[in-house]
Amino acid sequence: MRKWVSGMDDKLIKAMAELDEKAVLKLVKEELSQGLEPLSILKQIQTGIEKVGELYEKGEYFIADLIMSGIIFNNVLKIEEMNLYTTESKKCKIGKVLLGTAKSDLHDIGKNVFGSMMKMAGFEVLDLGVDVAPETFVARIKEFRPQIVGISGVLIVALEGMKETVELITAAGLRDSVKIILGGTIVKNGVDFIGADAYTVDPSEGVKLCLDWFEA
Ligand code: B12
Repeated sequence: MRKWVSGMDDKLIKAMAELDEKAVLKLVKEELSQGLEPLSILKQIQTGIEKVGELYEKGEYFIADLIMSGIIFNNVLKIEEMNLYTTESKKCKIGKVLLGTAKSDLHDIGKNVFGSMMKMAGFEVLDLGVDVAPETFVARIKEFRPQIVGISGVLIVALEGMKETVELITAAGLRDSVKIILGGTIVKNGVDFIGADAYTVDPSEGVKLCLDWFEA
């Protein structure tokens, strides 16, 4: 836990950025009891995690701090009301989404944020985890029959995994049955060459795109 992250007024964002797990969990519970939407709580947590990333890049935080930010985020999602909201909020699911981090990439904080937001929007999400091989994506598409496949990645090497996955989905004759959306910081400079239907680093925009596909 760090106590020197300055310049932030929002208590929850600050507590997350300082990796003060006890304060984060207490503030989330307080905000829930005050009737705040879980989605807006999630957005504050996300801003705090982004601050952790910036501090790591400046050399003020270390790998252990990054891992801690992931642990705190996962513990926030375990709070009953947050969990209920992400799993039970919409009884009638809009559609199915298969989600995973691309091959060779172990980063999952951003994927988990996007997955939670998709669940909150009413999608049924099957999360395959990290370092997901293209063959695994294809096998699970055949079983789960999602309408959308989301691939996350932050490492440069993830681009190759994303490209191979889209190619294998196409080779398996499944490309017309799914929309493919890419996300994670690595897509911010454009990844048109991969052949997905969309890409974005903004999870809210990602959710909106997916909802639009169902309304079209
Ligand atoms: C946290 C972190 C880690 C943690 C990951 C913990 C975890 N459980 O995920 C740990 C410590 C394990 C880690 C390990 C490594 N990391 Co690291 N890590 C980061 C860090 C600081 C933050 C990433 C993060 O979680 N950001 C916060 C989330 C919320 O943002 P996000 O991922 O972009 O996700 C958002 C959006 O992109 C979007 N989104 C995400 N996924 C999806 C999917 C879809 C479909 C959609 C629509 C949207 C969407 O929504 C999210 C919410 O806003 C970044 C630096 C940075 N500032 O980004 C480096 C960084 C990504 N890591 C880096 C490196 C080099 C490594 C290591 C190789 C370090 C090492 N020497 O071992 C290993 C790689 C291990 C591996 N094979 O994957 C480099 C990558 C360089 C590159 N481009 O290739 C970075 C950029 C740091 C740097 N500047 O050097 N890392």
